[in-house]
Amino acid sequence: MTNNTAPHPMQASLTARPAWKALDAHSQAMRQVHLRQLFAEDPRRGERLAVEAAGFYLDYSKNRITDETIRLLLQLAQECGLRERIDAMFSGQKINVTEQRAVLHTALRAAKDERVMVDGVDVVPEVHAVLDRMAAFCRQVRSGHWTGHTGKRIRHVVNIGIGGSDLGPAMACQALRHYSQRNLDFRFVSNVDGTDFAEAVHDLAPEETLFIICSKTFTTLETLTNARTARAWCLAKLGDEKAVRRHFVAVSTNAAEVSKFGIDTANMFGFWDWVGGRYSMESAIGLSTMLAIGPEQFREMLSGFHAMDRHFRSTPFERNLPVLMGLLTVWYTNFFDANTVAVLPYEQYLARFPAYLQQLAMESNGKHVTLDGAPVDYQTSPIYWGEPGTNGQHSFYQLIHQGTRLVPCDFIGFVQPLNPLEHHHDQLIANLLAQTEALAFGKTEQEVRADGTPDRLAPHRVFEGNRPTNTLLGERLTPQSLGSLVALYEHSVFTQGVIWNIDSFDQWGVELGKALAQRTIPELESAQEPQLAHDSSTNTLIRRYRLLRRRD
Ligand code: G6Q
Repeated sequence: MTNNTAPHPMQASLTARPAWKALDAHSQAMRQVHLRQLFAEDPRRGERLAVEAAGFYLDYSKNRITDETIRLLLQLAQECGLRERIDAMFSGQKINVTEQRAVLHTALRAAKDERVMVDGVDVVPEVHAVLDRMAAFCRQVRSGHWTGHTGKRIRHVVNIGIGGSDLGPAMACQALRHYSQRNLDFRFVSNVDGTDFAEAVHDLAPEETLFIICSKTFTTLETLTNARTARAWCLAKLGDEKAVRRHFVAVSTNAAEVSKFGIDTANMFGFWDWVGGRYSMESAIGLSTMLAIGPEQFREMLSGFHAMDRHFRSTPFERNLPVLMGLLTVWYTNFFDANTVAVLPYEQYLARFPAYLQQLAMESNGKHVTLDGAPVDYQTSPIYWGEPGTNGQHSFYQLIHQGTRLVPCDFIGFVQPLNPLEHHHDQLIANLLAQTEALAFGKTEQEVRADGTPDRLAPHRVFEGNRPTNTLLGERLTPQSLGSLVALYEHSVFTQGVIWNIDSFDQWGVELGKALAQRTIPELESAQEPQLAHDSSTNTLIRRYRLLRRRD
């Protein structure tokens, strides 16, 4: 361990902490309490249980909590050392203990005059140097000065990457499409399934296409396979190896591999091992985003991240949006046995936001051992999922309203529409509000009967209510507010991970499948019948695949 390694308390088990025990007892009582009652007892509850920061208003009053719940959750945060852990992250301590790395995505959005030290070096100047290089490149492409091999201007940008090198930029490009330069079009190829590449380039001309190969390690199977296919596709038309220089750029920490692939390292944009893949959309991994919206608006996005960072770092926990949201997730996960969180953006541009959050939350906190390697005896990350409203209302909301499971929901909406077609926006937001109201208060049997519902239908028409929701309201979806929104969830996920005492920044769970696939590829490809030494299920499936594949 280096001196810079963050100390992590040799904790008593989380479940032995006084605040945990108190929450456990308190939750027994709270299970009997209905939101109808809580609102009736406190007419100002809806104004009181709300906080505002970095352009977002969070109404958390429609949660199954009292002031005592919040007091105990805050006490739990304190007992778990949340304040110290926040400071450790922001100050560059190696809080990713299993990989011995600092976790400094917050340095990616630090202002030029800030200092963030990693191993004795201030990293902020490097961050801004890369941003400046990205900006210069983006200006050239956007203005048409950067041309393809045949002198034609670039019209299509294809980002090749996977996981953290795909989900963030893909989400952001879609989220900020309103602000993007429309004569450039953006596509994302991630899957090793050939269909992904084939469909992405189906109608493209290589001479007008720029590929961004995004890979922190530049060794990822899917990305390199797609990148090689892209190069072959490009050269099949352009003929000349020199074309690679004009049609391929790389985003990576691995200059040696980039150069081996044939990309000039002058066309490589770097980042650092202290940026985790799923926390990298505002690093050079966001090159496609910057190409879409331009350097100035990209900087606005960074300022939105930064505003939420500052809020998280300095605001007392009782008014701290990410802390409150993180603690509420702990509350339902560990004390109400909730298995999932539904994230429901009432903003079409945020259609990919739930998918992005799935990686952020579940790869970060889907862990079964503590920082010290001891098995946890409590649940960790819930399953995040969701779809934009109002579409979800006509499909899975039924289960949230009347099913047997508790599904806490985050509703996200913006006051100002980006496409103000008459009536649409007020209808959209009316639906958001109506859903949170219906989920909280439901409809009693008495109310159902008062409507004249016949006896036999009455039970079907009852809504129990007491379904918890957060409502996040922003003024308008902009590069800045998107940055704040992402940072809000990043820090909420961090808060959860601190309470659960896990390493939110590693992802060992993806390794086993990768290794087994490497072993299986030659078994599928070899001309000779391979000696198979898997279990009988896997062996039989491989034999069947080989047999049927050869018939084709
Ligand atoms: C994210 C993960 C993972 C990673 C991909 C791609 O936190 O580390 O999703 O981003 O496996 O890795 P490369 O960028 O190295 O290709």
